[in-house]
Amino acid sequence: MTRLVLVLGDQLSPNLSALQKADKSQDVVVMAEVADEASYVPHHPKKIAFIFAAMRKFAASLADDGWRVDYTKLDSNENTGSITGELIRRAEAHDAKGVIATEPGEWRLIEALQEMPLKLHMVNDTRFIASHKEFEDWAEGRKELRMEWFYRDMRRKTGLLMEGDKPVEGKWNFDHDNRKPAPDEVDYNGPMQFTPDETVEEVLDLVEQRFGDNFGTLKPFWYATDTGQARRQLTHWVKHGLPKFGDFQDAMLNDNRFLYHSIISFYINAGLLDPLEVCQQVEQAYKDGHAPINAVEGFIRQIIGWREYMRGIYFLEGPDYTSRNVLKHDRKLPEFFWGGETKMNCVSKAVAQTRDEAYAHHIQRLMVTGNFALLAGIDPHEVHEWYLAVYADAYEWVEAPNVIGMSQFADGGIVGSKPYVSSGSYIDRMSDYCKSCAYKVKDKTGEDACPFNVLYWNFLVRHRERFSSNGRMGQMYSTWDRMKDERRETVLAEAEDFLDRMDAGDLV
Ligand code: FAD
Ligand code: DLZ
Ligand code: SF4
Repeated sequence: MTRLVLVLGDQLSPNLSALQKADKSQDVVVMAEVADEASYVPHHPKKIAFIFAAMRKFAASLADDGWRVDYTKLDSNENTGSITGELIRRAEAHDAKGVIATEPGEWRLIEALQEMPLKLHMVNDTRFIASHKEFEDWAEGRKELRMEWFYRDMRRKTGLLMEGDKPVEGKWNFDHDNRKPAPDEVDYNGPMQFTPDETVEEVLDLVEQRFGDNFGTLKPFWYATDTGQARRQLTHWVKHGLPKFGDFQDAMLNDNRFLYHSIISFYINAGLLDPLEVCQQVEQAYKDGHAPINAVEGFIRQIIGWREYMRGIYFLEGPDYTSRNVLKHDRKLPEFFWGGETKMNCVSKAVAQTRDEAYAHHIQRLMVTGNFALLAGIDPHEVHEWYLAVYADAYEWVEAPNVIGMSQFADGGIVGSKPYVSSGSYIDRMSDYCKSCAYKVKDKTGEDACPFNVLYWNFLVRHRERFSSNGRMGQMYSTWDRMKDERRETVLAEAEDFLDRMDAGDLV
């Protein structure tokens, strides 16, 4: 009897668990471009184009491999507009009784599948290193779920950078050697750019027509859209970018959007690259003497540590995670997050590059846009929906713990032990943004003072009760308490004035 095998837009892996459970000779693969998935947030046009183009190519590769594939294009007259609608329609056509699906990466879709009037066999997503059960066992009984301890277990499990049961070169973490300020010159020219082929061009026309008004620039479109291309990008980066990845991981530059970053998160998250294989290739570069330990360990930690840990938290915490708001922040997201003008050069540059590429690197997301949203007290759900929409690598399982947890502290400290907030001096140290900004980073108060400087204190004062007993923040409260009353009043008044002007839509 025929069963349907669902393959979602971020499940484009030939070894997907649902495909492994299915029988090529009688089951039918269902793939669908649907309005519901393309519009539950206003996704960046590059993100939609990437997913549709990669889906079409993956469907073709499955068909070449002997699978029967029912593929629905967005503009098909019969398109019902939702994944469940498409499954029901295809089930009727094939008289299929059941659906095999690999667990989706968002609660929203898991729940929709569970409520559908078809028999569902949902299987684990085995493309991750830790299963839900392993993460739950690790979390069980711990007072704090710190990534570093989880990461060490993942090193032991995978054997990556291990000598027996000891980490290579005697240390688990080489972060101390990373985080250098922006270099004067970058000797890596960024990710490989792929010329759109016929399939991609067709998708670009469709996306332009249907989603051209969404925030984000569609063209030039340069992403890889199949595994072969994604592997070429990975190999290109391992050769030319990896050696300095660690050194300049946190640096930011006006005129360089990618620095030494790998630009593979879109590809791993959609299933075009396998995370373990990526790490093994990077480990090999270390074994060959091509890349130093601080770069290689730093990179592998991001994948088998942070990436896996974030997924663990999302599924452990449950569907209400994205509505958490322990700091009770309720300000609206300012227009300049959607491309409106701002005098803050760092924010303006991070948003402009997000608009153009559907990409910003970790420190831009955390210490520029995320830091600003947290300091300004923006509603974390709005912040979450913004990140989910504008980045091509964003699916809730990875985006929400990064935004709600790490960046906005809205989960009360599950992901991070203290909020990631800083004044302008951090941005000045790690970038060249402040040099060409209308504000002066060295000014702590006054008309030209960097807004991050006053907002920083404003944030600490507003949340004193929660954070003053946090050992890692006590020193900042002592500094505040030592300031003259008059200065403290000026700082707080200027912060309030800035926020009022921002809320009123003035140019800030
Ligand atoms: P590199 O800097 O080269 O890092 C290598 C890889 O490590 C990445 O490709 C990614 O797979 C993994 N990685 C690194 N940091 C993280 C992390 N914190 N969580 C999970 N994986 C990580 N990453 C996403 O994949 N999707 C998101 O929606 C997302 N949203 C974020 C939101 C905020 C507020 C912050 C602070 C970070 C977010 N990240 C997200 C993590 C990180 O910013 C991106 O993974 C990274 O910028 C992708 O670019 P890259 O491939 O060049 O990564
Ligand atoms: C993000 C996305 C978009 C834009 N469009 C589709 C689509 O049309 N069809 C599809 O199968 N998947 C799409 N996706 C990815 C899904 O939203 C993703 O699988 C879920 O959010 C779970 O991670
Ligand atoms: Fe950003 Fe302040 Fe520096 Fe301007 S001065 S770029 S607002 S940190």
